Amino acid sequence: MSRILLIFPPSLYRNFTPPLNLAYVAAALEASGHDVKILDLSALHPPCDEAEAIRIARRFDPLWIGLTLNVIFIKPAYEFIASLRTLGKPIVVGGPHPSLLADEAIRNGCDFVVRGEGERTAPELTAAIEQSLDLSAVRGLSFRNSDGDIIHTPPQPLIRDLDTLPYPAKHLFPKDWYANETLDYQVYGPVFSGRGCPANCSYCYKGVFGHGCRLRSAESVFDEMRMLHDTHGVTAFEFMDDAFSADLNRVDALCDMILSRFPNPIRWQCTTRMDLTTRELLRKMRRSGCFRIFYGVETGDRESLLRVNKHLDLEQARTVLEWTREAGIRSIVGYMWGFPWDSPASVRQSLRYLQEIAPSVDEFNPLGVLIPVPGTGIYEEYSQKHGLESWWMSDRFGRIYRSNTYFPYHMRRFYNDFALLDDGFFPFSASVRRLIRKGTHFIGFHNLFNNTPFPRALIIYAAVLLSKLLCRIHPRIEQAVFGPIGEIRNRLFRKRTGLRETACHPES
Ligand code: B12
Ligand code: SF4
Repeated sequence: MSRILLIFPPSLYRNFTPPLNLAYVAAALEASGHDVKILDLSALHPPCDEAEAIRIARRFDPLWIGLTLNVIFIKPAYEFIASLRTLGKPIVVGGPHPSLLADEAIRNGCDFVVRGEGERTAPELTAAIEQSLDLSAVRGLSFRNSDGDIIHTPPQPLIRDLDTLPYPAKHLFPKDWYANETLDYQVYGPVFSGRGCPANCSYCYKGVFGHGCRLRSAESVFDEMRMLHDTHGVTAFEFMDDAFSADLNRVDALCDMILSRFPNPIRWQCTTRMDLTTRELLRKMRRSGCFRIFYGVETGDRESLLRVNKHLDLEQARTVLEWTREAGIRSIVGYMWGFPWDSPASVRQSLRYLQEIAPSVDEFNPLGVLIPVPGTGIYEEYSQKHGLESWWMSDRFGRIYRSNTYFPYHMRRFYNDFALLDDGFFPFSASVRRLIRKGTHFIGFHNLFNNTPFPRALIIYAAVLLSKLLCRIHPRIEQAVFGPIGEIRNRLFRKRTGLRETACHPES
């Protein structure tokens, strides 16, 4: 048995619930008999800062330290890894970004990259390190051999029967890291009922779950929900799958189980595609507790829908939104801006559709400026043309997220358009940028006034406008004004909830 430390690196995006990537890897390691400790440095209330994490790691003395890496905050993550290396422990990374770019991760200080799903590879790697076995026999692994050459072992096959996986090890994530006052997101509520998606949109990364969809059985999903309810008191669940209703019959069966076998009423939400539902199913979902569905529409411009391979019928989308409202389920709609081919006409078309569907939409996703994620069709097609190769390692993009410490108030509260900042990914004309801003403003306004009581919404709106204005003068001025307000709100929240200043347990 070995001690393993898993860390979610710090980033500007807060985790409102335990990240299930590390929770799944931890569960697999625990099932193999290891002692796992987790530090989520991106948690809503992170347990500690980077320096303290290094001290904790030293005391814990793990066999290896594992981190999950996404594309956006990759530079600060590599910097953090450089400081972790001072401990002399092997650094293992996994996640979407290094699964694709294992060489880059190794050149930036990682000893091992677990490519693809980690539940089998992580325990196999641990056994190989413990017993000094031949590392090249571990599938899905990249590392340097004794000659210093980077070796990629053959891929680990996808886990076909997801019912065989242990449930994510949520008990390793203390609830006070994620304390908040919304009842919709209970800390241990997120569940994956499947992996992957039947569609193939060109901005979507598929390098970990592969193409197509693998689904757990309704029985297995229900059992996990019962366990979370009985052990942790969870009554609000969130299905994190890309396409929860990929199999209509399975959803129907799960609803039946919830209705007939759950001891008391529950609430749940999910994400799915608009062509994967029916009016009857939506009604049944509502009866079994579904209160919210996230749908991706992405654009109201038919040409752009074709070019991103979305295969969405805009008329069908309107109908499904109406069915959803009629069933009594709230809708959140994903809407994207900034396609490389955008013209004033395409953005205007998208804006028009957005305004038309808005009355049937409860919320729009306030985060939708297109990011050309490596490994996607959009990246492959446009990166060279626009000089975007390895943009995540360049200082050209995102003065905000490079700092890794602060998002302006208007992005937190209204619309997060950081991918449009600086000179942005794609060179849009002034009129395209103006129209995009109009769209993102419409979304922020809709969300705010649709979901917040009037006098409060007005005060927030005034603050949003002030934050935008100050940012335009200089982001530091905005931070000087709004940073302390955020801190005061945090303090008040801590006081009200009795949360400690730091939820860190250095000795544990
Ligand atoms: C929930 C989610 C979010 C949440 C929370 C993210 C979080 N805390 O994990 C929020 C809303 C904050 C978010 C934001 C963003 N997201 Co997001 N998100 C997801 C989503 C839907 C689920 C993530 C998840 O839990 N997966 C389930 C686990 C089990 O899968 P996994 O993460 O791949 O982990 C497995 C392996 O990778 C591996 N592994 C992972 N880490 C490690 C570590 C070790 C040590 C080991 C051994 C193995 C290992 O083992 C795991 C188990 O098999 C995925 C889609 C998806 N299908 O995964 C997108 C996804 C991760 N997001 C993506 C993107 C692009 C974004 C944003 C950039 C969006 C935006 N426009 O701003 C931001 C960036 C956030 C950031 N910090 O970098 C991309 C990532 C692309 C990339 N190359 O990094 C994905 C894959 C969506 C997609 N299909 O394109 N996201
Ligand atoms: S529908 Fe969503 S999850 Fe499926 S391929 Fe398109 S963007 Fe990805």
